[in-house]
Amino acid sequence: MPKDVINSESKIEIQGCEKENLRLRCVEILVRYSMTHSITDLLDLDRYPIDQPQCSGYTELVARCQADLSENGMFNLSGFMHPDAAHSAVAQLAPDMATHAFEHKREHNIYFLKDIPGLPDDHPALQKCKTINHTLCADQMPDNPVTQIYEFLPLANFLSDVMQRPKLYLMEDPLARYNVMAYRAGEALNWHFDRSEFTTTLLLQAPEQGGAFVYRSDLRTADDPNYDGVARLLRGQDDQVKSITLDPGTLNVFKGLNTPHRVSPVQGETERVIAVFSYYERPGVMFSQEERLGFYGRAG
Ligand SMILES: O=C(O)CCC(=O)C(=O)O
Ligand SMILES: [Fe+2]
Repeated sequence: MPKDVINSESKIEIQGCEKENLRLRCVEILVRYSMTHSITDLLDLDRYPIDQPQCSGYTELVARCQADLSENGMFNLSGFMHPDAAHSAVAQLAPDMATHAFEHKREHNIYFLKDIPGLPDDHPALQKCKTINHTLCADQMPDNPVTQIYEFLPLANFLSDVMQRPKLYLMEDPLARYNVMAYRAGEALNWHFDRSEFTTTLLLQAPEQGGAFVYRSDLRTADDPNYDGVARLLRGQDDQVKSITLDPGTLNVFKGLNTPHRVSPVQGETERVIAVFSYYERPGVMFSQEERLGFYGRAG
């Protein structure tokens, strides 16, 4: 504890239990600080100057991402996180991932909803499929570099420029703001639409085989749910399905609200580990109790 902190306490005459609370808070801040990396240790900001909106490199990057988004419904920034930093983030999470991660295992339809108003229960667009993977929630990793990256506001601002939104906000939900998911041998995330307009992921560890990100761009629109197209996709008869595999450190942004996607089963002993970041156009967004229970097995 630095001396001047103690001195300033005594100057303003904080006493007893308040003093002890303040001392504990200082210790907590110092411990957190010692575990915090400089952001440039984590992200390649020379290659991707997302923190310099005035420079021409920033404008060019935004334009490139926008072009990729309109052409492919996604963009990728390979090496956005230094691969060695991704490796140590995974190592730091490994004990919690092994023991405290929620096993997300369920049968669900592509909407992750019980029913869709106006759609009969036996409509093929509601066909069920199986998902299994392991999830750590934001409240389980306050000191991981993943937290620092999610809370690095230039990233949210850069994404809002790419998406041409006035502002993007971090999610408020203490569980759902960002997650890290591990896919073990045989595990997969099945077809689904996301809740937010776009989804941002950061691959931390690649599996030996499998674990591809499979997607079908713009299958529906806000005005047309295209249930027959959804049924065709689920039958495996959509010839516009594409697939990519990512390298550790890649930031992937895709329009998941209308682009159904899945992760193919992982093969081999190395887990596929990925961070998922959620941003919204309005502040204070929370999951419902039902969503928390479904995705994380707990309400709080
Ligand atoms: O693991 C991935 O690459 C995709 C994750 C995803 O689709 C989701 O969390 O909604
Ligand atoms: Fe998704």
